Formats: sequence, structure tokens, C-alpha cells
Amino acid sequence: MASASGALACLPSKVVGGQPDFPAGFKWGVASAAAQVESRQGRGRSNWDVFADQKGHIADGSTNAINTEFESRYPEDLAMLGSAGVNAFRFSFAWPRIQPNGPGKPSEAGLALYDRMIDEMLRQGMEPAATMFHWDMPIWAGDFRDRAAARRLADYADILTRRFGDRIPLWLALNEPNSVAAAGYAFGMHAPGLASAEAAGAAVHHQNLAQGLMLAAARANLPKGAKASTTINLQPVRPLTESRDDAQAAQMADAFWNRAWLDPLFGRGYPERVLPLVEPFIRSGDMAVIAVRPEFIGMNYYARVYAQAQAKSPLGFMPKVDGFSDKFIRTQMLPVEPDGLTEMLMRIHTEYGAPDIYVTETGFPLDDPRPVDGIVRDPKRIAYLKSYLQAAHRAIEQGARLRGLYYWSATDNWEWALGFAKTFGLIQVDRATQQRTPKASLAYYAQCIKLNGIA
Ligand code: IFM
Repeated sequence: MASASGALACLPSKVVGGQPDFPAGFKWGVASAAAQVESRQGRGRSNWDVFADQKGHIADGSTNAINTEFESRYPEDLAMLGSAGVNAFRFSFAWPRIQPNGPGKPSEAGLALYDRMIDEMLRQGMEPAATMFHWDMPIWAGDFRDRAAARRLADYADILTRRFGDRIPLWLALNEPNSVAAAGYAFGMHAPGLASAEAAGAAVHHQNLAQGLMLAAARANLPKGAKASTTINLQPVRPLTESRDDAQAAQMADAFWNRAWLDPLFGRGYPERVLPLVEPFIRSGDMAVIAVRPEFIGMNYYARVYAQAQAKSPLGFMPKVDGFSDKFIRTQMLPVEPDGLTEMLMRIHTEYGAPDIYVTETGFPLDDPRPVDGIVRDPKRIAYLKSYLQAAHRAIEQGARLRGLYYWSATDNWEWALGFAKTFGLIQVDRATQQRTPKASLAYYAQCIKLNGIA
């Protein structure tokens, strides 16, 4: 097996001896999600299986049937990360593996698989951080138009936190409910492929409700010291152009993308602009369930969003990630905007009562070369990662209580509707052979971890 220390040889020489320091106990993590790495073997059918099996939904014509076979190959991946000094691993449970055929009693085989995985993370020196729901919904559970999905997720959260609460100190109820509501229910690009304002409003409120119920179950079950919150894809929003329409679109986009999740979670109710969408679904008592006021928040950050007014869009705007593309350095799908990370961290810090923050994802999809001498050389990823670490550190200097950062992703994987062509990993996975090869960026990350600073 190739190792991260082997990859050190191909790093630029200046990388050693950097600073500044990160806080003591900082989590240097990597992130992953079941639906993007595990195969379908041994689990029930999911909403994403249905979506991926329909022609035309996945850009490269692939499906998620095999992925990187993490469910059997995890010891190799975790060993490679452990040898690089990675001290935290964010993964998700596959709900269709835990409750494959219906509500109620979970599958013992499914639970036992995660017992083994978690034990292996701990053995490799990595603190597990668990996402309970990262988009893969068993088909029996329906979708978020149905309020009952919230109760089903709460039962699932109860099962998980009872079984694994003793070994997992950091829990996240949902991953990016805003991406789910936007891509899956407003814009039809992700499962379940809906494009309507009504479906989007239901998906906002029922996910917020699910989150509140899941966190109540977690709080009842978790031992002292274990923390539970959620993860949102938080991005500063700007208008695409200087037009008045785009300025208004940006306000709506910020309300839908950021504030429809943060505001009710911290007890402030829904922002006014989003109310007409969610109001039909709110029942008495819901807002109190949703107002969890968590002690930390998970934030995924890649780049800013640029809002364009569009009358035909169910939400009145379209999000553009690369609005001013000529001004940006671009990866395979996103611009590189480190300063947006500082901005968003500071916004959470100042507007939401200075909670602890974990950047639960950030990363860069690049056209990586084939390995040479057991290493994939990816100098751009190193440069981008360095700039994001610097941006994160600037926020710490300004007071943000950033406690950890999880690079997305541990390995190359299945990027949902974009298939396998977008590669984010610190470890390359050869699709034909499943061979794992470390990238130079993993060795760079290892140096940062060792310094607890920026190499
Ligand atoms: O791959 C996704 C992940 O599942 C959720 N956050 C964004 C990543 C990159 O697009």
C-alpha cells in the first residue's frame, strides 16, 4: 500500500516550518458520505438508486451501484488516513442499510457494519463524527413533501444514538438540508427530481422539523460530553450583476439558502421572504421543536453563490456558482474563494451568538493526473487548501470559535448527479481496479496536522 509519508517526497520544498497555529485540540479531519462511497450491497433501495437508475439524470451515465466499496475497503482507506495523522473522520450512516425495508426494528447486519467501521476509525486514531442523514432515503420512507418523513428520521436518529452514542462524540443530524431543498425540490437536479415552489417549501420546513426531532432524540440518548447539531452548506450570497432584480434575487437567495435554516435553528423563526413558502406546512409547536439553539454548528463551505433573478425559477432566482468566472480561479465545478470562508465564519460568529463551529466540508475537485511512482501529484489542490486554511485562520484571529475542519473528501467518490468525473479526494481511486493511491495533498495535509498549523 502506498503511504502518505511516501508522498512527502514530491512536495514543494518550502512547505515545512509554517505557522500560524490552530487552537489546541483542533480537529484535522476528512469527510465522506455513505451514498457516495458504499456500494448497494447489503442495503435497501434508496431514493438516489431510483434517481440514478433513470436515464439522463447522471452526467456521466454512471450509477451509485458500486462506488468505492467503502463498506468492505474501509480498513485500507482508514489506514492511509491514519498514517497521515488525520485525527477526525466524518462519515454518514446509510439509512437504507439501517432500516432497509421499513420502519421499526433495524437491521442487525447494518448496525454491525458500522460498529466495525467506527472501531476501526478509533483504532487508527480518528475521532468519528457521524452524519445521520446525508441524502440517501430508503424508498419506503417517501420524501420531504410528507410531514411523516420527519418522524421517521427521528426514530432512525433514536436507533443510531442509542447504539453508537458511546463511541461518537460529534453528531450531525442532517447534511446540507438547503442543498436538498434547492437541488432536489426546487430545481429538479437531485433526487427526488422535483421542481416546484410548493415542494421546496415543504422540504424546507419538514427537514427543519426532522432536524429538531432528531436532535431531541440525540440529546435524550447521548452520554455527557457527546455533542449534536447539524451541518448546513453556508455560502455568502452576492447578486450576479448590479441590476436591481439581481439585488433582490440575492436577498431571496440568502433567505432561502442560509437564513431559512440558521434563523429557526437559533430560535428566530423563518425570514420574512421565505414565510410564504413554508407557512402552509407549519403546525402549532413546530417552531419550538426546531429552535434547538445548538452549542455548535457544522458548516460546509466551498465558494460563494451568485444570485440571478429569473421569473421562471420556482424561487424567483437561480444560483450561479461562477458568476464572474473570468475573475476566478476555477476547479472542475466551483470557483476558489477563500475569503468567502472567512466572511461566513465571521457572520455565524457575530450573528448567531458565537457558537463553536466545525467546517465539516471544504475541498477541491480537480482533473488529477494518473499516479507516477505511487503518488498523484496535485499541486493546485495544495495551493487551494493552503489558501482556505489561511482564510479559516483569519476568522480564528478575529474571534470565531472554529474547532475543526474536515477536508472533502477522503477519497475520490460519486459526486451525485455529476457522477465520477469530479474528483475531490486526498486519495485517488482507480474506478476500474479500486486501487487507492495517495495524492501529494494528503502529504501536505499531514504536514499541517503535525504542525497544528499551515505548512
Ligand atoms: O459531494 C458533496 C457532498 O455530498 C455534500 N457537499 C458538497 C459536496 C461536493 O459537491
